[in-house]
Amino acid sequence: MFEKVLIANRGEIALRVLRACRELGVRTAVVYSAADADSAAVRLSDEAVRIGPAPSRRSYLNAAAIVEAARQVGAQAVHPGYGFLSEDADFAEICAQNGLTFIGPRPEVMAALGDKSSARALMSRAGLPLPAGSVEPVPTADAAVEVAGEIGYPVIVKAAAGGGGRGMTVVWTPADLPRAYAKTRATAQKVFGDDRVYVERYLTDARHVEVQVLCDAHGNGVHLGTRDCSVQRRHQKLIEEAPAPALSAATLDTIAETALRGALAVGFTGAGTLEFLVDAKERFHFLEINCRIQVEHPVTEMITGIDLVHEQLHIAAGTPLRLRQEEIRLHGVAVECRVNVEDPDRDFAPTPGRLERFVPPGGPFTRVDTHGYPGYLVGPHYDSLLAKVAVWAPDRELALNRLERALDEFDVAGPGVRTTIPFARRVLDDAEFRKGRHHTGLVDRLLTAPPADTPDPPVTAVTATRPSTTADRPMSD
Ligand code: MV4
Repeated sequence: MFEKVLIANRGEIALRVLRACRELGVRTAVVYSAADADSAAVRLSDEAVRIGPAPSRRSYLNAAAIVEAARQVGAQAVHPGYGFLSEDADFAEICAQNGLTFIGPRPEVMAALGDKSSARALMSRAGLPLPAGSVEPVPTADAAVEVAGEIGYPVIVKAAAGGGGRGMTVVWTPADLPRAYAKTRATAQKVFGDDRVYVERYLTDARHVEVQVLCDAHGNGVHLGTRDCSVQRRHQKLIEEAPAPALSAATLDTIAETALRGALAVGFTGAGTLEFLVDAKERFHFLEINCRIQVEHPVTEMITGIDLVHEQLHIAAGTPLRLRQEEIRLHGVAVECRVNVEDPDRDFAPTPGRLERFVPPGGPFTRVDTHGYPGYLVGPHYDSLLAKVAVWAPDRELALNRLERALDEFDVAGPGVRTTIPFARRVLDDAEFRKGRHHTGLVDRLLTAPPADTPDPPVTAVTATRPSTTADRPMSD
């Protein structure tokens, strides 16, 4: 095992990684920006290195500054958390060149999987089903129209270099395709410096189901079951749960085993997540693979009893997996609610400010991952995730009740500060969600529905609500 690890992140995940290191007897150093000098991670870490001013481009995204910090403290490995440099193959390569172990997949594997077009081709070859569409990038608008004509509408145009919902356009009719194609290419060029796009059938009313895998450097791998992340707004997840609800045990097993086969086939190592869409007929389609620990990893930890960050550290240190698939048992249901410092009544605009009151929930089977504390100043520079409240219970009904109970206890207040808790409560109250029958359209339906306390207007026609087509804000996960 490593003697010292550099944590190249901030917020709740920096604390999460720090705690795992402590538990394994690994010394920690954390990097921080000028905005994070008073952070809990800086206070709890053995060492802390200031690497730059608040803007992440000059701090948490500054590979040279992070490598220099690792050299200063004598760290042997770098844990990148999620977001920032966690899936940056160039950063992983720079770490290797400087004698540092990057805690994640090998750089060349990460590069191949970070390109969605290449990841799709690799996974398709490994036998994973993809949504109907083009595997190779589509070179012209005419070619896009031809592909769409074959697979049928609606289609979605996606940036090959995109990911996590950035750079996608949904197209409902042939007349709109040439413009959408040109727009997505232009956006992809601007945002990713890479204008390759591909075209897929757009699956409406599907669920977002993902599979957690752990693969070591010796060709061994296990899966840790599924998570449902269908409750999203503009590709920001709000509520996640494990295992994915309302799917047959046979379907869940097949998806999980297929995902693991794919990960092993492409030489993936570390903790990773394969994303799928599952349609109403329980057919599943591979979307993309994430080469990092994810925000929602706690729900998997709670149903498996496996500490994913411990496992990341062991794998990176070269230890063969100590887990065998047949020993991994999924037990009960875990649900996580992200608490963002945003105003759900003002289009989820961030509401930075000082937390005058901060009392997180407690109680049985209730886990709170947060970097918040009374008096903490939530700044405007980074994403607005303040806390994750995750609960476990023997079944889904009890888990949802327990989550509602925990959210009711959470006391966060400060001048101008709002949180997403009231919106989460609406989701937890929703009849379809309660039954586990919801899909990726749930949040849009709630946001276009009349407020709960006004009577319903008379119904005159059935109106189809079209999902928003582009994500327009940066994401960390
Ligand atoms: C899709 C899709 C439907 N059809 N691709 C969003 C995040 C990224 N990982 C992939 N995403 C999607 N890709 C096809 N071919 C639906 C999503 C999607 C979604 C779309 C609209 C609103 C919410 C969504 C939540 C999860 C996934």
